[in-house]
Amino acid sequence: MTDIDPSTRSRVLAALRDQRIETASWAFGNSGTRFKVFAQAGVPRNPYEKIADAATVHRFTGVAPTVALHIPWDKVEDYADLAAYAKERGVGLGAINANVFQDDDYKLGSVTNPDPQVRAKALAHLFECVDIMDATGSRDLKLWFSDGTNYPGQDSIRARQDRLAEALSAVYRRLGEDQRILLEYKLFEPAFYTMDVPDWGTAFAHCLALGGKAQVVIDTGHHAPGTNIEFIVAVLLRAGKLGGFDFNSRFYADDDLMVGAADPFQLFRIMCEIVSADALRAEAGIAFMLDQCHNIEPKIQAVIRSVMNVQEATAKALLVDASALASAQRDGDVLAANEVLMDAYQTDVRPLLRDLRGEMGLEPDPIAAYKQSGYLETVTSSRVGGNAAGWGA
Ligand code: LRH
Ligand code: MN
Ligand code: MN
Repeated sequence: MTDIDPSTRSRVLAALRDQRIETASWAFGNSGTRFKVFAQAGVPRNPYEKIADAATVHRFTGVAPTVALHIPWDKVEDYADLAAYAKERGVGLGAINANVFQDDDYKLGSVTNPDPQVRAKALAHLFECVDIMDATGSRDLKLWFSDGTNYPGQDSIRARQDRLAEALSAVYRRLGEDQRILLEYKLFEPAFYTMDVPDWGTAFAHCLALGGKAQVVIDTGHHAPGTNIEFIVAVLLRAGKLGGFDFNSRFYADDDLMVGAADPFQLFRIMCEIVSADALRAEAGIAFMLDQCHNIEPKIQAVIRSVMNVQEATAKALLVDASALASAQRDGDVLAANEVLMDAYQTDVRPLLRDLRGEMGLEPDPIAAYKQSGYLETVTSSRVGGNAAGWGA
């Protein structure tokens, strides 16, 4: 595709202008692997400063107006005050991520633990997260359970599913009218024999049993190597059960690297499914969230890069010539159909995105503009002793 015709161009620009990408508070703090947390100068010391950094990402990209919180990593006295601070900075608070994986009590599981007292403690935390959503006005409660077993026979797989279903339905009943559960799955880690929610099928089955306010969230780093994620996207979209994404990149396991860095073609294929189902619009209710936790690269700049990579993949997906694709598919012309897709993928959309930013009153190159702004230098001089993203410090 060499030239983009004017009507395609205005359709694509309009869709990109309305795109919404949610950043994650934990991407701004220090993080590392189990071997080492590398500290960076100027990282936030509290949730307010994380929000200030997320607002900076939005200031330079224009498409990242909300930031997700993780509780208790982002625990504050007054969540309404935090929401008001975010608003002042030009962003809103997004999904509330529950954390039932960092307490000694959860060694054998949280909501699926064989001990009813531990299950009650985990459930109380999930209720607390819904209380926080009430205060922040958040729509989504994102649930990821590290629960599972390491050895055959350690616990009953079926009993754990029963306990999970019981906890989920208690949380579901606690949800307000406009709130929903986003249930996240992960193949392995930290449990290595069974995870209690290992795959989209398990998440889907629980969400189906719960009802319309429960949907599946796809974390792109949570699958076996080679899994066709866009197929999962298509199936969940068709069933009305896709709630959102935790975008990140992986080479091997749950690497949590910048989005679209390891496999930009996969990100494009995912966005093609979204675009072809007309699910990019906010009304479609899909939350496009970043869940990255990069270790060695500069924090804010790497989040800006991820946002730009999502934009690029989306722009390419929007450029797919849908009618040429449909007719090639109708004709059974395998190569022509594939060429339509590849044609869009191989288009250099960076000039288009620069124009978009110009129209939105932004600098065409967000990374250069961010660097020039001196934001990092300013916060570095005022923030001493930044905190870890959540773990490892
Ligand atoms: C689990 C996960 C989940 C957590 C986040 C920190 O691997 O993807 O979304 O909340 O990491
Ligand atoms: Mn995730
Ligand atoms: Mn993960």
